[in-house]
Amino acid sequence: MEIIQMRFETSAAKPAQFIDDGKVQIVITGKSNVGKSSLINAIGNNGKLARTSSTPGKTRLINYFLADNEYYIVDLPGYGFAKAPKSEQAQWQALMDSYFKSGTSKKALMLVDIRHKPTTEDRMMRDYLADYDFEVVVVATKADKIAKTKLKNYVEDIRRELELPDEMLIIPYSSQNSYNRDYLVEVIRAFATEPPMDDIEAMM
Ligand SMILES: Nc1nc2c(ncn2[C@@H]2O[C@H](COP(=O)(O)OP(=O)(O)OP(=O)(O)O)[C@@H](O)[C@H]2O)c(=O)[nH]1
Ligand SMILES: [Mg+2]
Repeated sequence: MEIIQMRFETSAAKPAQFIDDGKVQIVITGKSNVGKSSLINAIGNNGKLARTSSTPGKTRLINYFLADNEYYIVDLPGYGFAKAPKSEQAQWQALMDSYFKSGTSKKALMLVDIRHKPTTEDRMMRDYLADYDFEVVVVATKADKIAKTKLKNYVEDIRRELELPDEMLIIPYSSQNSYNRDYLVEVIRAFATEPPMDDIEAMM
């Protein structure tokens, strides 16, 4: 089993606390309860890294985990958590806006529940990531809830409904039964260490 060495680094509640040390940051986005924190625990093989809960809205800060000692995996509060007080929702939204605008991250894992039709918020997040020039890999979570023979159809439904390009990677994945776990770890490592496009251009 492939494990990413992960260490909780810090939480940020306001932009002054954002980490900006030049290391790559892979941000994990997705609606509340989609399985962001569970994914972090699964790839780190440590159930206590990120707090998870069956109640949506568990993660309320931006949490940074140092991965393999060289890049960060960043856990965000989920969007679309309607039960939270409006004032709190606005606060999280503002915090996330600042994070995306800070330019400290250009790579995202966008999580969607494999069983659910993408929501308006999922579309907004997709547009948002595109507007800020993020490189995106989509992870379709809770794949354990679907028969293996049907995974491909569900993945293509997500591609169609979110209007994602053919070349965008969509990985059916489960933190519960570890489906595609090792593959996801490989993808994350490659994603983290890939030189940014600017550098490639500079070399030519
Ligand atoms: N069946 C199944 N359940 C999962 C999987 N991943 C997460 N869950 C469950 O989904 C619920 C939410 O998981 P979290 O990891 O806390 O979700 P989150 O996206 O971090 O949620 P917020 O912090 O509220 O945004 C928990 O009850 C998890 O046990 C999975 O792969 N399969
Ligand atoms: Mg969470």
